[in-house]
Amino acid sequence: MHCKILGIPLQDGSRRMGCEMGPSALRTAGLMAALRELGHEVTDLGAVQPGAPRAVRHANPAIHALPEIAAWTTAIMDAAYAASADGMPIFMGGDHAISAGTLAGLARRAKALARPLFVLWLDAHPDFHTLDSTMTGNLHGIPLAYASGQPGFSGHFPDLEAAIDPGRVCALGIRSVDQPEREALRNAGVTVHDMRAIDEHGMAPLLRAFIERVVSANGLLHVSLDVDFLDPSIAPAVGTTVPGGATLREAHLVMEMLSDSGLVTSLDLVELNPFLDERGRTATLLVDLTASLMGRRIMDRPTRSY
Ligand code: HAR
Ligand code: MN
Ligand code: MN
Ligand code: MN
Repeated sequence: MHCKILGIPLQDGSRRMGCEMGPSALRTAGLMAALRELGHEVTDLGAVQPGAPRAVRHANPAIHALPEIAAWTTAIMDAAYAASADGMPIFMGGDHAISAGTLAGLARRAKALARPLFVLWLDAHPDFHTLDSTMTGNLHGIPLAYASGQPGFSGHFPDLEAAIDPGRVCALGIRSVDQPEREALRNAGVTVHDMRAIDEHGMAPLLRAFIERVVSANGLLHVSLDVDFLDPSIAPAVGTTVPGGATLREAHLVMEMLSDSGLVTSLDLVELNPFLDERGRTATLLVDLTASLMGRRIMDRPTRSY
């Protein structure tokens, strides 16, 4: 596989600084070496540059840094579209606002290829607020809603050339949902496997059912991994910790099953805030999870086993 690494040092999606250091921390933790060790070709495409802030406003007074995020989204969208022409782009955030752009660019790519795009959203949060519904105004809380064509973004965010079909999105690990998101997710038909579902059924059958859908549709599969998907006891380097997250083995199992499926065509690694880390352990864990996704195994397995 040809891995194409892009740094996206965006941190304006929340009011806490530090996520702009995410790409540096992932490089320092050995992301490139881990991928090369697995036999992949790795190209570091450097950093995406935001355009000049756009003169956009919105009536919701809570919204933070709309001109900046709108400009970033255009730049990220174009970079994601270009990087997804071949190989496997890995987008290193930056906070989750980067995914407004990565998803929009990948949806455009899927349209060009005439393939359906599926999205696995690994997160404590569904990030399904609109500009009208967000109460914190932190725009890392909106990317999935924007990219799946929810209303109210037009004139504030760049127009989408292609939207994600929310019916092809599976959100896994969810445990912090605001009321407007709850209704919007249901109406849009997003599959949400919250932590309760994972407790009841286990990770494997939930993920297997989604993988099988992607297989039967011959889909592309984008994985968006928010650090807060993981339990804060193993991944402290995130601004929005929520207790009761995925364990170390649950997270690796997700990556191993995805790897076995051979379906994943692109990856976001987001919300890493190295300023909050403990001796690099969260950055190192993200590198290890990426390695599992890209083929690292405890023992060889004779057959595909997702
Ligand atoms: N729903 C909350 C809000 O809109 C929290 C959003 C936090 N998002 C992330 N990424 N940390 O998932 O503010
Ligand atoms: Mn998120
Ligand atoms: Mn989150
Ligand atoms: Mn409006």
